[in-house]
Amino acid sequence: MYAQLVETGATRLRAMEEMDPQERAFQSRVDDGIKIEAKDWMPEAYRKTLVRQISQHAHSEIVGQLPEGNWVTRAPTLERKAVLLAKIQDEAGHGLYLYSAAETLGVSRDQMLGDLHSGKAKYSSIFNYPTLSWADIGMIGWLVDGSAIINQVPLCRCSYGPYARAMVRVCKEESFHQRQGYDILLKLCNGTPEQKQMAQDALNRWWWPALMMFGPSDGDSPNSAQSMQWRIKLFSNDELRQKMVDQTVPQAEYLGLTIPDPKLKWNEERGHYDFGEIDWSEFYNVIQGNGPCNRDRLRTRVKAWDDGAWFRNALVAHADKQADKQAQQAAA
Ligand code: FAQ
Repeated sequence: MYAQLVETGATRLRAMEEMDPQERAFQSRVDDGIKIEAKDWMPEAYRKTLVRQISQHAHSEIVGQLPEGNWVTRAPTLERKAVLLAKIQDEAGHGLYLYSAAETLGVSRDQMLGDLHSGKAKYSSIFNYPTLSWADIGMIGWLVDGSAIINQVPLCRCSYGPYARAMVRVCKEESFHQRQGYDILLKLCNGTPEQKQMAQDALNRWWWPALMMFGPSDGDSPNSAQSMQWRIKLFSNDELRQKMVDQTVPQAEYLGLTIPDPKLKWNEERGHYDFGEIDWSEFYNVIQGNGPCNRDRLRTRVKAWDDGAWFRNALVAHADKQADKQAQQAAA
């Protein structure tokens, strides 16, 4: 796949002999599976790519709380509400580990948040879709966390140490999230015909956006070839998407739900499911800010930030006071 990516010319990669000695030594360490740490020398483009990916990932975790937050007050039982609240809090924690990992690369949290709030930085396309029914919360856990796990388990082995280590805990928590989503759907699919229909309707709306989470097809992915050479990505977008389809189809069958793709079919020769063409115009429309909820998500996020200003100021005031006290004690 890597060779194929290079052949597509998505990015022209430099061979070892074209690199200067420092860069060659760096690439050899990456090839040998040695982790790159914050204080190690790294090519500027490697640093920038990591900042881009990790900060987008962090923003996704933070904005990703909003579609689920919409259902906290309407969860059908106290237990479901408690589980959903815990899950949403986990996502906030993931965002914080990831911002910390990005900070090790010399970018400040204020800068990253500024880019999110101004609309300059991306976050995952999936969070620009509305959560219209309780079944949508099941779909987010099953399909969105499910896709996130498929994407993120390999990242535990990526070349940048702080990112790889953050991913270990994130993946453990995402597994719990995926199970809670599937559990919601099991209940609905074994419930009344109306509940099962609610689950089917949610699957019809979430299936294709979930496949888009993995990013453009390999031939159209400008960053993949270089990111794979640097082992920031270990698998291509299409490889991970295929894995998601192969893993999810039997789970849908167990629920008794129909995946909304007439072209979905097991291919004995390939040992994989074939599936229909993704509507890439929808994907690009969403990542350019024109999805069903982009404006609402950003507005809500900016308002939450502005509303929290008094609290951040209070924390800093307390920290300043403590520092003054310690300085006075040291001087006495
Ligand atoms: N949405 O060249 P590529 C979660 C952009 S966490 C928006 O293929 P790359 C947890 C891409 O940034 C979900 N933009 O890019 C949760 C690039 O734009 P740029 C997030 C997308 O980076 C669950 C351009 O298209 N996970 O769900 C998307 O090599 C439930 C060209 O694409 C991660 O971020 C997209 N879907 O590959 C939370 C995982 N796809 O920057 C709450 C880490 C592509 O050049 C509730 N990230 N773009 O302007 C990755 O693995 C990669 O960054 C990819 C994209 C695979 C997402």
